[in-house]
Formats: sequence, structure tokens, C-alpha cells
Amino acid sequence: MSKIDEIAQVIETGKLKIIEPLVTEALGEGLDPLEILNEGMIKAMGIVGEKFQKSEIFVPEMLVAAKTMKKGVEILKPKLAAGATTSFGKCIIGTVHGDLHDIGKNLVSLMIESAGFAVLDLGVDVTTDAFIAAIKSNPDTKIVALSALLTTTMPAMKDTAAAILDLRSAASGLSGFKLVVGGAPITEEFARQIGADGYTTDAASAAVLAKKLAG
Ligand code: B1M
Repeated sequence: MSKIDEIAQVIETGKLKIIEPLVTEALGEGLDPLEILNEGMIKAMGIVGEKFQKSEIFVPEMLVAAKTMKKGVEILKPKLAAGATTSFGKCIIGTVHGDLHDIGKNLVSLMIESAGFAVLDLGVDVTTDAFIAAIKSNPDTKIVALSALLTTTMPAMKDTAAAILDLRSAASGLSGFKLVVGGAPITEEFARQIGADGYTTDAASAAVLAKKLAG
């Protein structure tokens, strides 16, 4: 079994104690951190999701797999964050109200930060009011990024986007930012419908888009 398959299996089965030395070992062997992330970790979470859907595993197993992945990502973080030299300004990011998924949002946050933004991460289950308050307290924000992982929280994304865009179009002096959205159930069409300025499918392209929109 390859090291990357081993990492995937350790995440899938939630072996929290093994992930740290295993990822360190893989990096030591010169494996590409992005390959470890995409082919090992993210792939494993896909399998975890499929197993959950087929009722082969339940929420506790899904949670321990997520914790294992988070620990693995911590080891990869310094390698993924290349250290940008340009400054693109501030980005506010969060997972919308009712949604507790944060692994993808954290990756987007990490990539946007390493692309040269100062990131203000509001966390998960972020209410519309909390997004609005953060924008008002940070009038120099260039990007507001919303993540949602559940079809049931897409309406929350829509409502939050509407309030944010209202704030932008009001004579509030807060018109200097762009709104980007993403997450597994989000589509380009949905993003357009809710008035977002941009949508991407993954963390790396979210950073490219943020730079393009802020530039
Ligand atoms: Co949840 N969950 N979960 N879960 N969970 C999914 C999302 C699900 C698809 C599993 C399934 O059924 N196959 C399903 C949603 C179904 C749907 O709505 N269509 C689901 C469900 C149903 C639930 C609960 C309702 C289960 C229950 O309680 N009965 C519950 C809801 C809780 C809540 O949020 N209110 C729940 C709970 C959980 C845990 C807490 C146990 C845990 C989350 C832990 C955590 O995040 N800290 C969990 C997990 C781990 C998953 C799966 C298995 C993995 C998610 C993940 O981290 N993926 C997931 C199945 C799956 O994704 N295949 C599932 C890896 C991550 C890197 O990918 O987050 O997609 P992702 O992020 C990607 C892109 O989406 C994109 O970039 C990232 C990577 O490059 N992206 C953006 C994300 N945000 C972006 C923003 C952008 C741009 C791109 O711009 C701003």
C-alpha cells in the first residue's frame, strides 16, 4: 500500500494517534503536500461521506474521521502556506448559520491567507448578523467568503448573501468588497441566483478567484 493510501485509510478509520507521525513521515519522504491533501485526505472524506450515506457508519465515526483529517492538515499547513509576498487586503470567511462543517472552509481560509490576504475567520454556524457586524467593523474588507456543506443550509447562505449585498448597495460606504461562495452543494447557477460575485469548487481555485476579484 502506498503512503498516500495509508493516510487515506487512517483518516477513513479515524486513527487519530497515527495520523501525525504518518503525515510527517510522508513529507519526510518528499511526497507533495498537495497530493497528500487531495489524493489522501480529501478522497478519504469522500469515502467517509459515501459510507455515512449508505448507513455503514454514523455521525460519531464521521466526527472522528474529521478530527483525524484536521490533525493531518495541521502537519501539512506550513507546507501548504507558501508565504505570499503581495498583500491583497482583508478577507472575512465563515460557514453559514446552521452548518457545522469547517474542514473545507479552513482549507479555503488557509489558501486565501497564503495567497496574501489577512483572513478574519468567523468559524462555523455564523449568523447573518455576525457577518454584517464583521464587515462593518472591517470597512477595508476586500473579500467576504461564505461556505455551506448542507443542502439544508443553502437557504441560510442565500439570506446571508442578500443581507450582505443590501449592505453593499446601501449608502454605507461599505462597497469595496466582493462576495464569493462555495461548498459541496453550491453550484455556479445557485451562486449567480443569490447574487454572488464569484464561486469556485475548491480551496486552491478560491484563492485564485479572491486575488482576481480583489486585484
Ligand atoms: Co456531515 N454531511 N453532517 N458531518 N459530512 C456531509 C456534508 C454529507 C454530504 C454526508 C453524506 O450524507 N454523504 C451530508 C450532507 C448531505 C446534503 O446536505 N446534501 C452530511 C450530513 C447529512 C450531516 C448531518 C446532517 C448528519 C446528521 O447529524 N445526521 C450533520 C449536520 C451538522 C450541521 O452542520 N448542522 C453532519 C455532521 C458532520 C460532522 C460534524 C460529523 C462532520 C463535520 C466535522 C467538521 O467539519 N469539523 C461531518 C463530515 C466530516 C462530513 C463529510 C463526511 C466530510 C466533509 C469534509 O470535511 N470534506 C461530508 C461528506 C463529503 O463531503 N463527501 C458530510 C472534506 C473537505 C475538504 O471538503 O468541505 O467539501 P469540503 O470542502 C471543499 C469544497 O466544498 C470547497 O473547497 C473545499 C476543498 O477544496 N469549499 C469551498 C468549501 N467551502 C468553500 C467556500 C468557497 C469555495 C470553495 O468559497 C467561499
